[in-house]
Amino acid sequence: MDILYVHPAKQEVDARYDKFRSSPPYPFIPVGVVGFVNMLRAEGYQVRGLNLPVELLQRPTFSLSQWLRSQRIQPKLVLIDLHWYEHSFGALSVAQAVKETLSDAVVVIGGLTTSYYGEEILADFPYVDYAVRGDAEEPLRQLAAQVVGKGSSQVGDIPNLIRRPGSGPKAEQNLGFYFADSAMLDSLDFVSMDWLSNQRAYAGLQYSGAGLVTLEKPKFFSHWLTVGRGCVFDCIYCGGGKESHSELAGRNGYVMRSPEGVVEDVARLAKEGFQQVNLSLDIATYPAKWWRAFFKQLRDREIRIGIYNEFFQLPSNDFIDEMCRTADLAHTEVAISPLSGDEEVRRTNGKYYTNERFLRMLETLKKYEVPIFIYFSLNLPGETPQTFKKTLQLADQIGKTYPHDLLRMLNPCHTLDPMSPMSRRPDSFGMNVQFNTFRDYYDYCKGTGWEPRRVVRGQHRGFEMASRPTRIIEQMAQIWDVFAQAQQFRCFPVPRGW
Ligand code: B12
Ligand code: SF4
Repeated sequence: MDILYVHPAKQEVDARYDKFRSSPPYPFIPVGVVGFVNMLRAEGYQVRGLNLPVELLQRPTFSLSQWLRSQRIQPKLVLIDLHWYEHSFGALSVAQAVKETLSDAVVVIGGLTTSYYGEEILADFPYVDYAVRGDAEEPLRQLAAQVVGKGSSQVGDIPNLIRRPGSGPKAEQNLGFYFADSAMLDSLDFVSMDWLSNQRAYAGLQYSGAGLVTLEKPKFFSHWLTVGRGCVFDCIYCGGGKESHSELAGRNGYVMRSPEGVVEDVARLAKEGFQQVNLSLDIATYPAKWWRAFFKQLRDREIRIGIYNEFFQLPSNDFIDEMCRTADLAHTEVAISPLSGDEEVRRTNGKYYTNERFLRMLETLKKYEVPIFIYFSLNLPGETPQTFKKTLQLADQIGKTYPHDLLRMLNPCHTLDPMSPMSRRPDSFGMNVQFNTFRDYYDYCKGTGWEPRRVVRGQHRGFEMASRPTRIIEQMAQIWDVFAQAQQFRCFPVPRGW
């Protein structure tokens, strides 16, 4: 093996899920990793991948260090994603284990959280050699040539690469900048997963819906597929909105793949026996020309597969009609996030529709018997015991109108996203923000990996509404739990982990 990719858990590198009650391990690999791993393989490198939480959930005594030592040829380059802030501690715990086992390996991190905090991470954590800001294909192609292939260019010339200069601890970034355009995205292979250990278990885990799926014996298989990058919205709690992508990756709005390219990938998945494909961005917010072409080509080629799509806003009836004529509805699910039953709270947070339009849209989905997952968000700015009554009313109304076997509902607490508008401009939203530096996220993850005996929901989320102390969130959570328990559909209590 030349290159190893590791997806860390939220928890430490040797987490024992069989012994303690954990917060979610966050086992999803960033969708874009698939593209650059396959690109490196196409360049001729031997690449392998480990999804650490999936390994640990299956074999609780799995040891990354031992596994590394047991390899006949050890990797020269180790890639670890630090994309979601939830991996701030876990990713560095993996980096430390790698460096302590293979002192000559070059350790590289990347992803959205790395993109924001790369300099601070390199200054504080000696186990990391390089951090990639923004898109990673071109930087990794050049770095792999340098580290594995003994290339002749200087690392100082590699775009988007943050490095420690020889003379001191302060990190520097080369001025060259790279971000993937549509043609680049279409040229990548976002489907092949044969480089990943336990790929079938991981495909089972990615399936969204009602099917009974276990890691050991998955019944259905799904795959998160890149359909583009970026976003055109700026929901105030989100670190992946338009402004953040512009700041972190130099992108303005969506960079879309072509419908033809995506159809080709969906055809491959269907042929390989996948029941579902999860689209990385809401194609209902792409131009109508795009999704009409996409659905038509799927129908013309008689490709039937379930689709998981999260609606960023409300889809049009036309979109729903097209999707339902095309997809295998037995394996389809759509997620919708009204956030609150109060229209003003919803609008403040970035979702622009009324309850009336929302309920009318649900009627259209109901006509086609589409399974839906509704997300509220208990602790967002503006949600108070008064507005929360409207959330309960809306949740109740949905439960009374939508078929119970097709409905799932959750009302979790949100943690502050780095680079989100809330994080950057807390005063505009009446917030106090507690997480500012990478160290704050590192400590948050280290302290919340395992469920304590007594949990106050809303605690350790990195922000607080100035006029709504955390104990109020716990009170609202308890009211939600009572409501959830009384429902006939799958309405979940407010999660106790982080
Ligand atoms: C689709 C999606 C999901 C899907 C997962 C899809 C997947 N497998 O990636 C689902 C619904 C499962 C999901 C879950 C979560 N998500 Co999400 N998700 C998105 C969304 C809408 C699009 C994904 C995307 O396009 N990413 C952006 C592109 C740039 O990333 P990418 O192509 O995967 O990776 C590129 C670079 O980041 C970098 N890179 C990534 N990894 C690595 C590793 C190395 C070594 C290197 C060098 C580079 C590198 O290179 C890649 C290619 O160039 C974004 C919002 C958005 N519009 O971006 C949110 C977003 C990424 N998610 C977010 C969050 C918070 C979560 C959750 C933690 C939510 C929760 N509390 O459960 C979970 C974590 C799940 C887990 N790990 O198990 C935040 C992240 C904020 C932050 N900075 O941490 C975002 C920005 C928005 C949001 N609030 O939802 N998510
Ligand atoms: S939460 Fe809002 S800004 Fe973030 S990806 Fe979704 S639609 Fe875009």
